Amino acid sequence: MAIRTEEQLIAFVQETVRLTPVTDIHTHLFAESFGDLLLWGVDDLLTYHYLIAEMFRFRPDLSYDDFWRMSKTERADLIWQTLFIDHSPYSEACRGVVTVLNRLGFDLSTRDLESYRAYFREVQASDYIDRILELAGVKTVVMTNDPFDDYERERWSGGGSTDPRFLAALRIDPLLNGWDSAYMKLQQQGYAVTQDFSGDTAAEVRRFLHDWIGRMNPLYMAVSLPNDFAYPEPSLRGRVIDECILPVAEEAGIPFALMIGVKRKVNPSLKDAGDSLGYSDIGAVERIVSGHPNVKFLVTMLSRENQHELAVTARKNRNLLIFGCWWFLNNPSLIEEITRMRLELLGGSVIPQHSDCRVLDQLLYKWDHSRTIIAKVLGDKYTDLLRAGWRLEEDEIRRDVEGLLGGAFWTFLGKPDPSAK
Ligand code: FIX
Ligand code: ZN
Repeated sequence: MAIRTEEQLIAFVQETVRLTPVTDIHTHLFAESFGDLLLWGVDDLLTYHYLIAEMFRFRPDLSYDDFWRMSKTERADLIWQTLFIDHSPYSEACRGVVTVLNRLGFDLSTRDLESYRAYFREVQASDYIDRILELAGVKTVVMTNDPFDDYERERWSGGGSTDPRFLAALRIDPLLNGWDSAYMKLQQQGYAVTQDFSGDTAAEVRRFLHDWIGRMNPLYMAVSLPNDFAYPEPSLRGRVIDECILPVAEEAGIPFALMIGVKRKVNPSLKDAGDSLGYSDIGAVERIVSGHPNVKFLVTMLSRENQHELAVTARKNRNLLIFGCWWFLNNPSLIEEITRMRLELLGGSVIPQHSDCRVLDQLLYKWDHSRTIIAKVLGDKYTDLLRAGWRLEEDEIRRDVEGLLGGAFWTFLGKPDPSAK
């Protein structure tokens, strides 16, 4: 059916974006079979590392050690008191908790954390996963799976994920960012590698990657990289990329996902909350992507200042799909700016957002908040088209939104969306 008026257009875009199920291409969530690796519930929500960093800003009197000695419940109590009772929770991470509690139907007027906790004591993980995915409109979740983590590796020996809604991504940070300890872990797993990368090391790393690809069936291999990431580089990281990851990505036909721009542990006392960001050299992305046209690359960058050049780089390289407003960019003002710019430069050949959820419940807020902005930007773009005389059909808008919320990802992978009817 054709769209006739701007009011009809805006209402239709908002409704379509709200109702179209999402493929969430990067999260830190796990299927139920991974047991306590899956975080969920109000105490995990409140102890999210984004909120830990924010709480410490208001508590100069509190020592880091005292905080880390507390139990999870005590930490959650402290964060609730500091960020929600002593101050108004309008930072994006705090507002996220409010959105989640509201969407779960809790009475926010009581501000009674104990009464919210009572609900979580009664509910079963499997029912809760169903409820959250349904409420969030998320059909597929891509996990972050670390074969260097002993605890997670055991879960894979037990079969991994049998839930078709949770798909794997092979995360290989230690190979690229910590070879001096990674090589020992590889040895423990039976691979004949050496610290100086001599002999059969490259072949053995490739064997390791192929073995894990066989075990996990990952949609892609992924790494986060520091802001001074360089390519090509006469370094161990450069060799691992050239001799191991790129050939395996090509042979296995899966993309290499690069998440660039992290400065890890600028404040180690904050643990996971102690990482920061820095501007990166887009030249490294240009060279790796254009030098390997037969490898697919998924790239996100952490610095706001890299976003425009990253989108232009994607225009030049069809083997590059850019994704998400990552971490410190996952704020409404920046999501709007970046999404607008990307749609203007790339049309629908982009993945505007991923959630990066660490706690299942966060799917509710990350997607609610992002959907609102994506709908706003898309509404503006279609309005411009309507005013320019383009006739818009509802089916075409539906098609476009499906692309942005997951279709473009599956097309890029060259795989059918497993949840498609
Ligand atoms: O490296 C990553 O995948 C990052 O997203 C995380 O490590 C980070 O701590 C995070 O949770 C960001 O949202
Ligand atoms: Zn992440």
